[in-house]
Amino acid sequence: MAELTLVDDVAVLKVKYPPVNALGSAVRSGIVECLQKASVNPTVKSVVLCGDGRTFPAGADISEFNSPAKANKSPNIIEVIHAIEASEKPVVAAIHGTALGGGLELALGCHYRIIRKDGMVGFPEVSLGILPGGSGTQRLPRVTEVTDALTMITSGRPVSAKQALSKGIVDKVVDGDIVKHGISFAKSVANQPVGPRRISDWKVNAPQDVHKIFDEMRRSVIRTSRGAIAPLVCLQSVEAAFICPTYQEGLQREAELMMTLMTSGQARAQQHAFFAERSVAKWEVPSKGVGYKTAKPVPIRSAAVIGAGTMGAGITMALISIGIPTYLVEQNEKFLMRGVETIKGYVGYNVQKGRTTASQAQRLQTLLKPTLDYEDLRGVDIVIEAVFENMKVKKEIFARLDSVCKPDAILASNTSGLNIDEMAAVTKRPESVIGMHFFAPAHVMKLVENIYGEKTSAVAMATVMDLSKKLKKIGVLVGNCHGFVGNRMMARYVTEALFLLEEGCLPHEIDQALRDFGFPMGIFQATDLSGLDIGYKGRQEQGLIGTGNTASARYRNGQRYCPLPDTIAEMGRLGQKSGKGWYNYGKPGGRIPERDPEVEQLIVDFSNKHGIKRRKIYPDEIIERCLYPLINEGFKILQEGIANKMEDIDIVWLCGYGWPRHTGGPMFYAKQVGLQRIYERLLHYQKTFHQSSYWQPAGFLKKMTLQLANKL
Ligand code: 3H9
Repeated sequence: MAELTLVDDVAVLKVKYPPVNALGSAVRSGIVECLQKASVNPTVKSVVLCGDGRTFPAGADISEFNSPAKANKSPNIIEVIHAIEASEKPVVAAIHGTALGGGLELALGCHYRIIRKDGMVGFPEVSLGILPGGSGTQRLPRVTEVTDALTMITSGRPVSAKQALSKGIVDKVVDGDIVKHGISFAKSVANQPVGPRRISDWKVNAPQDVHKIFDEMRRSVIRTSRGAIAPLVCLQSVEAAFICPTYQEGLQREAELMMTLMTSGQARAQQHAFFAERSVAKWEVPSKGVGYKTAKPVPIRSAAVIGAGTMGAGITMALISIGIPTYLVEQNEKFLMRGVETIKGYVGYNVQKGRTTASQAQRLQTLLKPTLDYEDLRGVDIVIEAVFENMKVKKEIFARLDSVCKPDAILASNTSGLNIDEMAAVTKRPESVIGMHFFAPAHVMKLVENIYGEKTSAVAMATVMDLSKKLKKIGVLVGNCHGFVGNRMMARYVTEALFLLEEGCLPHEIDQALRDFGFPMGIFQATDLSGLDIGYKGRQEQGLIGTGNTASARYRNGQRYCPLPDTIAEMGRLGQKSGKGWYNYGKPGGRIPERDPEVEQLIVDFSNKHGIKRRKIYPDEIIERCLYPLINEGFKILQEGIANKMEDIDIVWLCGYGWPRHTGGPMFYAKQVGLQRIYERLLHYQKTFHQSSYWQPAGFLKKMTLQLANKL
């Protein structure tokens, strides 16, 4: 796990634990053993610490966190760092790749740090629900400004080599072979005294207004962390470096705070999210006997997107951004040009933000190929249809694409819930038809829900999963059903939120409860953002709209139904774009929601008219009633094999719907609440609201609950 070689009088200590050289127990003891050998070897004058393969250690081994015996096995990370720092021979960290978390702490234990110019350093622990507990919160404010240390540790965002140099985190940026540079640097400092280079002996950089800085940062962290505790505890741990008289006392405080976080449910949830995010790439469809291990993707060298609306423009932007020449197709010049302008706007924004250079922007323009002619699509490897949600229109497009595109081209639909098999059925190549459900804005949002149909081939599945990754997105492969995973679960959540309105809540009360749970915005704010017309059109297609303002207005097909959103949409209140929806935004395109007395009165009048006695509904009930039907639907989705594993569902919700990461996703959250509890509450609500059949607990949930009960 660690190897020592001698180059002249320099000992090169290389960590060898692919893929990211995580600091598992064997690596830690390997480092200390090698260091020991270097210290007793009279030939050795200095040491280079580096990582084999693609990176310097990228942190502690997260997979050990669930087994404290392994994670704490001596030497632990702090003992390793102190052993390095105590060395009488200068130790130089030679960083390439990503020195993250424990990896950066290790580097800060060294007497010098050099970094390759494409390297990055950072403390991402906060995203795992913990803090840099290997002395990181005590060391970083000793080498850099307090605001930089606080920002890096509470946000988890890494910094580039250049930034690391300017912040004093590294001593030198180099270009080329990092080990060679490490050796020559180590030779240059071989005879320097190590005492002054021991960071733990340094004073923290405390400006006069340090308390003010902490107070401001504390307010900002509380405002942005939405219920996650790690950011605030990270701040407290950095603060300890300023409050505690010595490094050792600060370290003691860091350990206490680390323990608090480690044992919290939030850390477990965030670590679940970390591994879940990686597990979705290992897709399998057991019913078809295919999976990532055997199915090979075909390369995508050219693409086309049908529809230049918001989704089409976003998808095109994502494709050209990774260098894929992409035809953007519309039915007339006006719509096409509108799409082109949208994309130009995205590119211009990136140039303005310094994310794209002028020459890169130029190249993006050449990759974008606007056209009105389907004939241009003859040679493309993939077409992604992104027109509005209308099956008839989509079928026409698929039939047309089938007749134009080369036989092995993949035909994908960006539908958010329509039947993939119906689209496949109008083509002579149903094996090449697949869903790629992007989320708006498509060039920004991480999730792509990839949907295989009855006849979709393994090659098509592998190709869209591979393409999702190349687009720097997280692809989750799921089966075909109405709404797929995300929107099918979402439907339950929205419906129940509407019933809460009828029974006594106002939109802002529901939204507040959901924000307090950790969602970035409540469901009514979210609906206003996406537009009330979208849901309205969908319900219209299903024949649900307009059965009059009578008692029957509250039922459709024997199920409870709330027509309030229909009324609101019919009033022209379509959300942010029209300046009014569930909230008032002041003007079309406004973004700040204000409560609207007109809507609130409408809701109260509705309840009165239908004889519903309004009552005070507390946040606990709001959360249960919004989220438990959604979770129950998740269990049904698993039961039907639409999703292959809980992690797939969690990632759809974490990456596509703003589910708070510190609760791990709906399925992980259900386990933390307790399946028994979820099951019992579903039964309770089923009795109360028997005209909403979705309260019926999923058979799979019942089975798991019984299994757990039998184990007790
Ligand atoms: C820490 O350091 C705490 C200390 O402060 C204090 C301790 C007392 N451990 O992401 P990839 C696996 S906390 C275990 O696909 P990439 C990963 O699961 C840690 N496993 O590669 C995957 O496995 P598989 C702070 C890890 O090139 C494989 O490696 N550090 C770890 O896209 C490849 O990963 C972090 O939070 C780990 N630390 O990205 C950094 N890291 O192939 C976490 C990765 O079986 N890591 N794996 O699915 C990352 O951010 C990315 O992996 C990295 C590479 C940017 C390094």
